[in-house]
Amino acid sequence: MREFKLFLIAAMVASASCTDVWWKSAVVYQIYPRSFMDSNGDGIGDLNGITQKLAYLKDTGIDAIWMSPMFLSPMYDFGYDIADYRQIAPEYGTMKDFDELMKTAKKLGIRVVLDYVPNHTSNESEWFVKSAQRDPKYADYYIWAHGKPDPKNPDYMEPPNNWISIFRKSAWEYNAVRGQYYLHQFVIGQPDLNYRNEKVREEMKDVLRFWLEKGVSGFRIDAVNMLFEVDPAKFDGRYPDEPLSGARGKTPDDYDYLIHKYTRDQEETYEVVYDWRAVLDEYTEKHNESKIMMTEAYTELALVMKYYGNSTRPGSVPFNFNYLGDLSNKSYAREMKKTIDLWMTYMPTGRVANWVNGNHDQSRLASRYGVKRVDAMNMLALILPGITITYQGEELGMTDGFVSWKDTKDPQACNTDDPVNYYKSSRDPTRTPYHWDATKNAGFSSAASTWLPMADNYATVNLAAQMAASKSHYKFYKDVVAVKRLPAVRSGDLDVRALCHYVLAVARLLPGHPVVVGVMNLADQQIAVDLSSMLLLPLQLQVEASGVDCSLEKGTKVQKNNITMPGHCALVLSSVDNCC
Ligand SMILES: *[C@@H]1O[C@H](CO)[C@@H](O)[C@H](O)[C@H]1NC(C)=O
Ligand SMILES: *[C@@H]1O[C@H](CO)[C@@H](O)[C@H](O)[C@H]1NC(C)=O
Ligand SMILES: *[C@@H]1O[C@H](CO)[C@@H](O)[C@H](O)[C@H]1NC(C)=O
Ligand SMILES: *[C@@H]1O[C@H](CO)[C@@H](O)[C@H](O)[C@H]1NC(C)=O
Ligand SMILES: *[C@@H]1O[C@H](CO)[C@@H](O)[C@H](O)[C@H]1NC(C)=O
Ligand SMILES: CC(=O)N[C@H]1CO[C@H](CO)[C@@H](O)[C@@H]1O
Ligand SMILES: [Ca+2]
Ligand SMILES: [Ca+2]
Repeated sequence: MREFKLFLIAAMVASASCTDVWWKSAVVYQIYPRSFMDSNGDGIGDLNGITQKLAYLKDTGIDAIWMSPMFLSPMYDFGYDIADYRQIAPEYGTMKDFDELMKTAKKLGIRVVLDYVPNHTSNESEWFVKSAQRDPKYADYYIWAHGKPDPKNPDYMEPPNNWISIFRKSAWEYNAVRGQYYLHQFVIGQPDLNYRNEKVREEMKDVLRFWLEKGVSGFRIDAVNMLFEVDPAKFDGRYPDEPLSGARGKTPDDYDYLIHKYTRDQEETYEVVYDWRAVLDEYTEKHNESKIMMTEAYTELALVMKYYGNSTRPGSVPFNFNYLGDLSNKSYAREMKKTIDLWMTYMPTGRVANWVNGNHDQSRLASRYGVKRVDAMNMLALILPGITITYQGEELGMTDGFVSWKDTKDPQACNTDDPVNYYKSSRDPTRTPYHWDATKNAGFSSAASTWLPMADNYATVNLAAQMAASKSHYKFYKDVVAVKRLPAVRSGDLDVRALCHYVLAVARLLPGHPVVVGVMNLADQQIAVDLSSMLLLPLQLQVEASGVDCSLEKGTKVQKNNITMPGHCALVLSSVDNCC
């Protein structure tokens, strides 16, 4: 008992710090640098382009930008294949440009979060080249294995086992310099690092420190559940075959042909993530800033939750892909509530939730849900407790662009070798450049042609038009971002109600502060919404934000028992005038 008390006191002291945990209720805006803003007319977005637009992002009200990788890379996977973690890709700019971006961001009060891609480097990384040459320092930096003799062809060694790359076909590639195969869970140009090597783990911590020294506010960590492969020591030094999934219609080249029990979610992963958290925490006092760490792991919920860590070994905020993946334009209020409750129920107490509407790998929000649901989904992600992640263009309701087979750049699509069905696996449509205005290339670039073609609706769907309009997705988004600053939304209790098949209401309640409630009508037709069953709401409410399909304007007072909501209207209401 006594020991337990001491433990509690120690835990309280450890967490009692005057540094504000800014990311508890933050809006993190994901920038895909290649497609955000091109400052020098080569058709490719760059760092100076981002710097030019920071003031506008500040005006929108976001807290932080997370930039997809802008490090030195041969771009086989558009920056997720990093040749040097400590250099900037020349097509995106220089280290001086990065420092300038940081300076401008600091001045404006925007935090900068970087993408950390620890599972693999590029095959053009010096580490990999030296590893292939068996340089003593780097020899064990990657996953190397001997091939299997082919009984039919004595001159040929088959890959060591049946493992398949996420981007299809064998996950092993022969390297003639070394005379062995190396593992690549992603493209051939992305060799997996060997996390069983202590030197690799230390090296990768130093990469974090390098950027923390430059003042970044944290990291988003890529593909973290792929870090470790099974320990070959348990299998006589070999990497065992993975079992067949039996999934229908899958060929031995398809990733889903196998069950990935030896290449994902290995138990050793979590400690490495907690170690990274500890590296970030080295800077809390030094910078008087709590650093953010978000992890990407597409896996089952119980495993996802492990990334949060516990009181002695704090971890990260794992991305909520249930919210992203389980909902669609066929989901209505009850399913939405169920998906929200799922995360809130499984999340360890006291941790920070997060709501992800999209990213550079998913069809855009407006294409997945339909343009009519853009306001509702943006509102939901902002009004729920925790971190909101917005992928560039979601605030405008940008849709997927059309990219022909000839223009296709994504390796995931190119690897299909299928000029008819390639688009089903292509991530290019969600990566077409941002729509700033209705001028040439949507104001993204002055180049004759851009790295991916522009989506063809930019003349109507663009930021300038939405800023000028009396109502727009952008204006609504901005209003709800402002609402996210209210104390009830920052730290209040959550009450989610499916009032009927079509109406979802999300209330945020904090004693002593105005109540905030987001309401959406997912039907095509008008509904008179009655919030009477939400007993803690006052009788009179005021409209704080009004989506493009709503008739009640900002500032209007409404009675909670009869709120007129046209089809697809999303409204934020508060008790702001009833508080005293
Ligand atoms: C650290 O930041 C907090 C706000 O996040 C501020 O209140 C405090 O004064 C700062 N402390 C120092 C030593 O600057
Ligand atoms: C890296 O891999 C790519 C295939 O993705 C290949 O074309 C290239 O030659 C490789 N480079 C080196 C240095 O091995
Ligand atoms: C936290 O997790 C670690 C394993 O990472 C474990 O050793 C420790 O006992 C846990 N602490 C608590 C308080 O559950
Ligand atoms: C609903 O989603 C499907 C699949 O993403 C899409 O094909 C369809 O166009 C969407 N419907 C609307 C109305 O956007
Ligand atoms: C609800 O409000 C509408 C429009 O303001 C009005 O026409 C209707 O009579 C009201 N219904 C009730 C039950 O008060
Ligand atoms: C959402 C996301 O960041 N996806 C990335 C996951 O990692 C692979 C390999 O690094 C990338 O190709 C994806 O874009
Ligand atoms: Ca450029
Ligand atoms: Ca790995």
